[in-house]
Amino acid sequence: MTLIEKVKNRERLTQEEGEALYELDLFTLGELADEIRQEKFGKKSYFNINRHINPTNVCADVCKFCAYSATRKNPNQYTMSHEQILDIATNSIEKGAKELHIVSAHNPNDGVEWYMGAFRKIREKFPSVHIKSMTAAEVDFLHRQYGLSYDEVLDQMIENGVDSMPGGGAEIFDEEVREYLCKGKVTSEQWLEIHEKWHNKGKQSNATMLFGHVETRAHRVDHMLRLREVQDRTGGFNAFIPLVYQKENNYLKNCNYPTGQEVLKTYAIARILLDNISNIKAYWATSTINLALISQEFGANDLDGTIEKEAIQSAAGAASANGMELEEFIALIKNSGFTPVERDSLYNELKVYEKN
Ligand code: V47
Repeated sequence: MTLIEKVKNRERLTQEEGEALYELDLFTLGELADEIRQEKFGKKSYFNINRHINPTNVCADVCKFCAYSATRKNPNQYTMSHEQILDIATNSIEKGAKELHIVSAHNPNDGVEWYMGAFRKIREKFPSVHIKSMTAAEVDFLHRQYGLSYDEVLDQMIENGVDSMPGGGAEIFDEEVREYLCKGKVTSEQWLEIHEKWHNKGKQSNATMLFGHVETRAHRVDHMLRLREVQDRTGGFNAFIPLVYQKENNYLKNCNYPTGQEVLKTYAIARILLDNISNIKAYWATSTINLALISQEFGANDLDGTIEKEAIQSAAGAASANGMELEEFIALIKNSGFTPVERDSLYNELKVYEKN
């Protein structure tokens, strides 16, 4: 049976077959991925109304790709107080945000209560907002810094109101590349272990992959297959999010920056390989909105959200610092031939925007 027939029969692919998908021409690959996407979602494209909050940029870890951390090229350190975090949350929720996406650097000066107290205060004031916070890298940082077990950190997150975990910190699972990119940070095995533990507590999370730097196509396929394996056991990943590497203001040079074709191929291959993760998110902040809109025909069914403010990728050159207006976002999705659907953080449909 040929590779294309296998995909059409919805058979599971191996590492070698995943790599071979990259050799197909873009449009063949796009059609294969689109068929699966349409089978699951038709022409619906999901987004949410969210607010990214990045409460500190002081970091004990050193990742070559990071332009956000204050310790190197960016000398402007900041750490928000609980009151500042709560003010931002209040302002965004009053304007309609239903999800707070809170991701920080690994600040050794703050203590566990700085994290947990912020969640608790938000939860006390806003019982129904969805708090998506604490990447596995942050969980591992609290474990290393304060001697708590992973279970203890995760249980405290639940007690204080965290609903789901974002997908950050996954980078690329291949150990050699990871060592080069972000030595000392959460290992691949630990990242997967933390998410599996979280899922086993009845909670859901996302998974990212940072690509377009020094990794190979084989590393990307390997990354996706390691996620597929955990997902077989837990079913807890909501979405897979390939993050396109942004190259400004950091220490990771001499990269194989991907072409638009390579980005679209990667979305399409994610859709085909990850037969057990429903949602493939084209995070427009790193792919650009133009490519995110096109990726809707190459397997992606989710475009993240309006964001409002974002500090991590925009520090490295992405156009996401000030988010996107809701009306514009909806119009762009409609004009690209898709039906915008506002979702909640766990992918329940809230509002379908039919054509006018
Ligand atoms: O893990 C850092 C990435 C991630 C760069 O779960 C960079 O819905 C590109 O977790 N170029 C954090 N990316 C962001 C994150 C996230 C984002 C969107 C949606 C979700 C979700 C989660 O940002 C880090 C890292 O991989 N990052 N530097 C850079 N130069």
